[in-house]
Amino acid sequence: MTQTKPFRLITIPISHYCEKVRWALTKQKISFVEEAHMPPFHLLATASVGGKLTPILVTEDGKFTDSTDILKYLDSISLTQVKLFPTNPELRKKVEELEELFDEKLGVATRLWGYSRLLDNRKIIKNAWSNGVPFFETMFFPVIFPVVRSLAYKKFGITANSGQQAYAEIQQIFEQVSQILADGRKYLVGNQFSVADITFAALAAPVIAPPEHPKSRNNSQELPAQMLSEIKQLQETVAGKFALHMYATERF
Ligand SMILES: N[C@@H](CCC(=O)N[C@@H](CS)C(=O)NCC(=O)O)C(=O)O
Repeated sequence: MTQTKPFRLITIPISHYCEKVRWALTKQKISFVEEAHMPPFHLLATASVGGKLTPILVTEDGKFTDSTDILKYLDSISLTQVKLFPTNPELRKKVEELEELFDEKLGVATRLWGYSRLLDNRKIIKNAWSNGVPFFETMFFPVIFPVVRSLAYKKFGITANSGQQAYAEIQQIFEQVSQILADGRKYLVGNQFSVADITFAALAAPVIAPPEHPKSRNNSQELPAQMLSEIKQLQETVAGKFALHMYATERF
């Protein structure tokens, strides 16, 4: 690694995929500057480095446009003792399989569930989207909100039914994780905190509302009653308690 400056991390701060990367950077004590944007302003920042979605990590070795690739890169350059992928190939394979399951299924479901419950709530969305972003972007919120909301309805296929299906899918993955943890293990794979634990907890964050989450500014008591009861239900599962415990003990 030839890096002389802190990395640039382009984010939509409330995005749980961005939180996954922020967590790994913090854990590995790698200095970075977060460039946070409100949708759709992130598109200007991502396009300027030739990407689209957030997170994007810009380094002197190149740019990385997917959270999984970013975590692999970080591990390859980490100078600390904190390696987030096990060195044992079998354990590494298990970590990678879980990371993929959480990225492809859990993260997609928790985002769909969250937006299906909140996308009509202007105040909560404004709080969620404007945390730490440039002030001038927040000034455009009243104009861009109706447009981005209607695009999001289409893009994520949000209906009352799909929100319910997403919740059922989250419950299923939580059940799968609870089964893995049933033997009393401390971490999801091996005896070591890994990318599997970060990915599960970060992508589950919208449904377990961990108090340590650095970018969640909404008072959870203001959330709709149905959402609060769904959060409470998931917080009380073995997997939910595990994710809360990862936030409490491994996030900072
Ligand atoms: N598989 C990608 C997912 C990234 C992703 O879906 N990012 C969303 C935020 S949650 C995004 O940037 N959306 C903005 C857009 O669609 O324009 C990763 O792991 O990095």
